[in-house]
Amino acid sequence: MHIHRRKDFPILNQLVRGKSLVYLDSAATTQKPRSVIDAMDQYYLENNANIHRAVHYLSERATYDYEAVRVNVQNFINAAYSHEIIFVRGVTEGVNLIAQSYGRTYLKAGDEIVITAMEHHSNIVPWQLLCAQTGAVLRVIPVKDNGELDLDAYADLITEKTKLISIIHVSNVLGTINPVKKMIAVAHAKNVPVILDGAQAIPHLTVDVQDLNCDFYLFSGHKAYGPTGIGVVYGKTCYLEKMPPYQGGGDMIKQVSFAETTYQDLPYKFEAGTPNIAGTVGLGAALDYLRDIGMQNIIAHDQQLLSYATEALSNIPNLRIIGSAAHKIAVLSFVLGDIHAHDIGTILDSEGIAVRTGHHCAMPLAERFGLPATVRASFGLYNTCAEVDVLVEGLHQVNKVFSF
Ligand code: C6P
Repeated sequence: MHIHRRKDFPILNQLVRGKSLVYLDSAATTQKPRSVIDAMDQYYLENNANIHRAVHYLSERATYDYEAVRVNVQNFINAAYSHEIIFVRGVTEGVNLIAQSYGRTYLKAGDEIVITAMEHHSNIVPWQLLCAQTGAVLRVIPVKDNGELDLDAYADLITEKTKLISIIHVSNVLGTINPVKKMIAVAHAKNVPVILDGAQAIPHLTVDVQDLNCDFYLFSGHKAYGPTGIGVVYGKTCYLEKMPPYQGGGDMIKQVSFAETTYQDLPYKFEAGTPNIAGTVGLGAALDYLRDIGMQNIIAHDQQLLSYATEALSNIPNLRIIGSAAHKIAVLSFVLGDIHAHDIGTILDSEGIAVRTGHHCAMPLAERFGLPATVRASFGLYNTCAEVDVLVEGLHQVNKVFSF
């Protein structure tokens, strides 16, 4: 299954260091289709005004557009209500919101929070901050050598002390698609709520929050062909209703006096201050774009790239892929002999190939595999098998430079 939508991404049509750009860093951020760029341009050219605050025409239009995206997101992830969709800057802000609002209110010393050994720092550090504030303790589900979670260890980790579980849906380093639906059922059997970090899942999978039955789901627009600075917290009404505001300010209040302030209903209670209106409009256009192509087509394309690239990279001398889970997205991290990842990245860059090198904001995972750094090629809906061939050629070049 090939998706012929490369022409929708103007940025890809350029030379980098005299070579055609091969962009293999979509897990860091995806490129944006023209429809997303146009939607944001149009917002600023025709509709720009503050929202929820005025009776004038432009404000009504901007408010309408902003709130329409809330319903768009609701439909995209199949949430039960649009008030369960809260706009934030991205996954990082989303985890901090839940940790500081829910966590700080309901967790106490000795309570346990369970995460996995493959988390991005944004699903580690906010919990460490919360632990320091409350005396709660972090517990970690181990990762097996093949890059899958140890589910037996997971079941054993959940005790009467466990108050929250926060899991990466899809790993940004290993590409592993975690069996989250099963894991949620195990957690719910013990009455523990589950948060999913969907940063890498939303652009690669069909996500249905009611089917998963997760209690919270987080994603960032910029990894799903939308702009930076806009993301989503989905939360079940029963949790969001009993959570206090995360930030205070304009628009999130009903009534303010120096004696007492009352807060807006959901979702506005969690959206203090003027939000990223243009970014929200861009996110809506990105979801429309994904819908238009069809997630099933995107998944088929992704799986084809994954198997083609896995096979091609496996044939390169000295190359070792990190992560061979049965269910993966098209994200491939690897090492090449003992050549430093940054050297590989630099040589590939001289060929116009963009990859990420380093720990990919998951230092404990890098340590788990005993690797200070890996090279990561991550694919988007615009990539082709021909680009995999260019990567392979570039890696042969690296081997030659280091004369293996
Ligand atoms: N990973 C990567 O190159 P923000 O920065 O808030 O939009 O997303 C953070 C985040 C959370 N969870 C996962 C699984 C992620 O992959 C990321 C971002 C990028 O892998 C940039 S560090």
